[in-house]
Amino acid sequence: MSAPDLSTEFLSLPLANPLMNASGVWCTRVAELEALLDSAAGAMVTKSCTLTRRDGNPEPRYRTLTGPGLAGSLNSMGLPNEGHGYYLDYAAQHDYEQKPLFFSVSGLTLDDNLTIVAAARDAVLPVQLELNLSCPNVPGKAQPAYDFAAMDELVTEVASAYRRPFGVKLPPYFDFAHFDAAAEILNRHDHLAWVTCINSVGNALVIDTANESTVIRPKDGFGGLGGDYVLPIALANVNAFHRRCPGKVIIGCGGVRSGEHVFQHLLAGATLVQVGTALYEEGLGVFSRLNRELARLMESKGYSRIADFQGALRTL
Ligand code: RRO
Repeated sequence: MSAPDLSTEFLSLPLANPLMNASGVWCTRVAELEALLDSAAGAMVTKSCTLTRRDGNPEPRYRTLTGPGLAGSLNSMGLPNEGHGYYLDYAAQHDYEQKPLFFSVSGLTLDDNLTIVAAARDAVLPVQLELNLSCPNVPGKAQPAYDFAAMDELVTEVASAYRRPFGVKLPPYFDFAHFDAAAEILNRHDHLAWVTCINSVGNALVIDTANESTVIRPKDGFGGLGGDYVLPIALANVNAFHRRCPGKVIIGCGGVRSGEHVFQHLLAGATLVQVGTALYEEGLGVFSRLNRELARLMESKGYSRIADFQGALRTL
C-alpha cells in the first residue's frame, strides 16, 4: 500500500494536511507567522486581536504542567496582541497558495468587534475570519459564549456586518442543554460556516504544594487549562457540535500531542485539528511528527485517506 494521503479540504480550500496551530501559540508576531508558513502545518491562525495593541496580563502568566504521565498548560495571557491592523497587514501579504490563513478576532466590546470585522471585510482578502467567543482571561470580562443572549447578539451583528462565511471559537460546554442551546444559535446563521471546539477550560486553579501557592499571577492564579487534561472534553465538544451542526465544519482543538490524538479528533468529526500546548512545548517540529504518526496509524488500520474515517465514530 502507498503512504496514506493526509491532504484535505476546508470550505473547498485544499490543504496538505489537517493540522494547524491553536490561536495564541506561535502567532503573535510576524516572524512567528512566517515560521508557521514555512512549517509542516496545513493551515495557520493569527493571535486573537483586539482593536488596539495590548500588553496582556502581568507575568508569570503561562505555566507548563507536569503530573504523573500528564502534560498540560495553564495560561492567563490576557490577550496580548499587536492590534487588529497588524494582523490585517500580515494577511494582506500572506501567501495563500502555500496555506490558508485564519484571522482570529476577540474585540473587548460589540462595537470593537464590529469595527474589526468591517476592516477585515473592506480589506477584501481570502482570509478566514474567526470570532473568538471564549477568551477566559480578561479580568472583569465574562466569555460571550457562556451568556447565550450576548452570544446570539454578537453572532447576529457580526454576520450582518461581515456578509461572508466566518467561524466561531467556542469554550467547552459540559451539559447537553448547553450543547443544544449553543447549536441552536449557530444553526440560525447560514454564514456561520465553521465552529472551533474548544478554547482552554477556563478558570482552572493549579496549586504548588511546596510553596503553598498559585502558579500564575493574574486573577489570583485562575487560568485556562490546556493539554492532556482537556482531550476528552475537547473530543466531547467536537462530537457534540458535529452531531448538532450537520451543515457546519468543525475544527478540533484540545489535548493533541500525538498522531493518535489527531486521529481521534478527526474520527469525532473534526475537519482540521489544532495544536496549542504541544506546539508551545515542542516547537514547529511538532507538525511533521504528528503528520508522521497520523500516517503510520492510518496505514496500520488500512486507511488511505482521511475521508475513510472522518466523523465515523462508532457508538456502543
Ligand atoms: O490571551 C489569552 O489569555 C487567551 C485567549 Br484570548 C484565549 O482565547 N484563550 C486562552 O486560553 N488564552
